[in-house]
Amino acid sequence: MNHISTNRFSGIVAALVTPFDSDGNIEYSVLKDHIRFLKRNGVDGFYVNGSTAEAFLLTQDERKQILETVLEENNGEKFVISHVGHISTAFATELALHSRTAGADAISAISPFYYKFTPEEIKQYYFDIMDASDMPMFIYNFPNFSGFSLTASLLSEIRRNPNVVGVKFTSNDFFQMERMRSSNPDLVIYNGYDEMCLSGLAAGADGAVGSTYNCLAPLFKQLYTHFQAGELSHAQTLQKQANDIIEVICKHGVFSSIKTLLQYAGLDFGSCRKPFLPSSETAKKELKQIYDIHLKNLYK
Ligand code: MN9
Repeated sequence: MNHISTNRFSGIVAALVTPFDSDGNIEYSVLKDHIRFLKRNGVDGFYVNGSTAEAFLLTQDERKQILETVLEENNGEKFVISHVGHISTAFATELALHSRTAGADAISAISPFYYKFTPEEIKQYYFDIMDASDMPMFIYNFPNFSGFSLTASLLSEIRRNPNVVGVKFTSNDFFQMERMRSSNPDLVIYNGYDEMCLSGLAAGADGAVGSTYNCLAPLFKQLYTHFQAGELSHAQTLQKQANDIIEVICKHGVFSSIKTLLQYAGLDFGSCRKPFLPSSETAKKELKQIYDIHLKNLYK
């Protein structure tokens, strides 16, 4: 049977990119324009300060101010998940407490990285953040970047804390996703790789959090709607269309390419923070073609 999600956190969630000016300062006014753009173009929620936002290249204060800006412009319309993950429990907890005060609907956290922390240490990190903040938590599983893969047994231990509401699952191991789905029917599971969104939905995901929804929200909103209606071939056609674009985005650097595409749509996102490099001239040319052919007439 199809897993059709009716959870309040289901749907297409944009992992927001961060706009910078030419001096590398955050352009909060562009962020506000972008929130309005995404609201018009079909996203169901916002995932703030995630990998896509270059979170680990931002200061604590910048992460706080970004969240406050998003919440203000969102004005309670969509749900807002605040990513607070950090290599340090203390910094993550500080952001979790701020998310609570600021009024986010939930928090999320990548496991602490770099030092190859043990599962015990990682479990304690999640407990510490949840105990301090008492916020609904989405565990962020992204083995490829974090170096740590969430297992079913560790998930069952962490979720003894009732604040755990879901998992953001950025991996292409759909067997593991399906097993997680089946053993945790009450948790919200988000698919993480946009190019495999439909595969994740088929494995039982409630929705998807991703970077390319910053510029491909209308396509994925349609895909999601068709999937929920059981119209699989329509959904497949849309995933193929999206992947023709995502292939070029991945080839030239995901975050800089998304910013370049948004630039063509009139949102001046600037470049990523160093050590990320800006889009090359070749990338800009190919992305402009993509924009003109696939995206120009897509947006409201
Ligand atoms: O979590 C995103 N991961 C990163 C989700 O950005 C690191 C994805 O949306 C990917 O960017 C996207 C392209 O591979 O699927």
